Amino acid sequence: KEKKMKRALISVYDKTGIVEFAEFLIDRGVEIVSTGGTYRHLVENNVAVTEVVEVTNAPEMLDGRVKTLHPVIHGGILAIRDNKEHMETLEARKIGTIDMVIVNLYPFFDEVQNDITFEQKVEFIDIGGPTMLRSAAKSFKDVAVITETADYSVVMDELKGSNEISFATRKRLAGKVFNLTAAYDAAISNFLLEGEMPKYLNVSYEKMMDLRYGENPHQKSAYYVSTTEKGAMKDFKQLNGKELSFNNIRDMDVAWKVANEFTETACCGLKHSTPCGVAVGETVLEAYNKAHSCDPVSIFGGIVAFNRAVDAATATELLKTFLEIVIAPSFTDEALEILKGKKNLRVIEAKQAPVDKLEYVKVDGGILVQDADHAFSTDMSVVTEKEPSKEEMDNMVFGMKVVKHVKSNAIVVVKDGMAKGVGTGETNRIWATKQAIERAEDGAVLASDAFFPFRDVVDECAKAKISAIIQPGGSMRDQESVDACNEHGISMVMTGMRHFKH
Ligand code: 93A
Repeated sequence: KEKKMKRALISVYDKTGIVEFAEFLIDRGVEIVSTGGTYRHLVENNVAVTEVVEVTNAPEMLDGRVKTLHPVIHGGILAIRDNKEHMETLEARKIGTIDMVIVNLYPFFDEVQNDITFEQKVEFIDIGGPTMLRSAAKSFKDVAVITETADYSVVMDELKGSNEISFATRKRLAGKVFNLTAAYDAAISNFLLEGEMPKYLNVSYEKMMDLRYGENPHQKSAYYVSTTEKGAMKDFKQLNGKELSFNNIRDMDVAWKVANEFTETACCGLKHSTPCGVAVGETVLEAYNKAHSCDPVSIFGGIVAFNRAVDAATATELLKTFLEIVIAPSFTDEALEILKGKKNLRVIEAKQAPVDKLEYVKVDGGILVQDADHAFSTDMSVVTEKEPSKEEMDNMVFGMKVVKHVKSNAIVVVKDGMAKGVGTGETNRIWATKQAIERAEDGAVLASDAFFPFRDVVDECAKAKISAIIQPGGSMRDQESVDACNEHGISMVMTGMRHFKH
């Protein structure tokens, strides 16, 4: 049966489009009731509206903290229309039904990121708004509830067609309420429980875009970004190229993290979430050329990240290889024009260094949470008779910064401020070592993400004329590896800090 709408309650922080929507409802014979600010906005725009206090007989109080928290409001929303007792109760208490609730909330998501006091942030926690939304959503059989301006047109179109809002739409709008209030509450709880691993994992992410597909074409996918935190993969601008994919975003994240490990001018080439070329240089072009030369094959179809502005000379060089993405803090006008020569090449201006505090790993039926691995050893010690030279030391530190981002078991061989060989994802360390050394052709130093269980890695290094090794140490048989180094005249540095990435 048709649900004739008689009364709508409007209480909106964001007043966009509300005048037109209210006028539309009034034209259909709907009475509008509104809270203070919304009431004034509508009246100023010549919309006939009743102020909520006329209905509740309870003036707003406590600086607006209590405006709509009243049985006349919640009774009018929550009464079940085909429950005789409910309707008799409303009649006895002279409460009219509310058939539509239009509320958008205090902007806690945005304000919690702003430079305002803790107390000011607390005041942006909306209580009355979510309460009305939740009441209306529970009553979705009888009440239509609208939480965002984008839905005004959806509802108007439906009312134009049939003069009622379908059950399916009301149910969907109700679902959107709890979707929103859950994220809203998650943001508040994260704000108050900052730094804790709380009892429940409350995440608050908003859809940035639907993706064409996930890791593979048969997997549905979307991209969500934090509602309350800044982040490199959220605060960027796409300047050119095709739409980003699931794999693009994931790869771009790692490439950008590697480039940001360095204070020197650096470049990272990356494929399948794994660095395939990393280098520092005097210029951006030099860093790119060195990174490219590490593995000129794998970088095809890959991603290139810089920690400095990309100039025209580098842009010209970049176009010689087929690339999916170039990401950098900025591009000169000339460089951008050159890169735009390739219509599909995604050019990304990053605005933010990596800042994530936590990392999540999904397992079946669970989720693991940990601090992001932003640490770097401050306690490096030489454990061999031979001391590394300054150049070897610089190259070892470079290697450690890269190996952190390579899947374990991970080995990186470095020379002249560039990765020469990357051994990755092997189930034992000697294979990763052989891979890295074979790819290096020649190399000076070797970095390992974790300790050496046996001396075999050192023996392999000796064959390849590796002159210095950096690794965390901590194996039961560390001494065997140290002895092997001393036999071969190799220097070794232990960092005391492991960087597994599985
Ligand atoms: O301060 S509240 O938590 N207490 C309330 O009773 C209440 N009722 C509505 N916030 C409340 N609201 C919120 O006020 C709405 O969610 C909306 O964001 C805002 C609209 O206020 P105004 O119409 O005065 O601009």
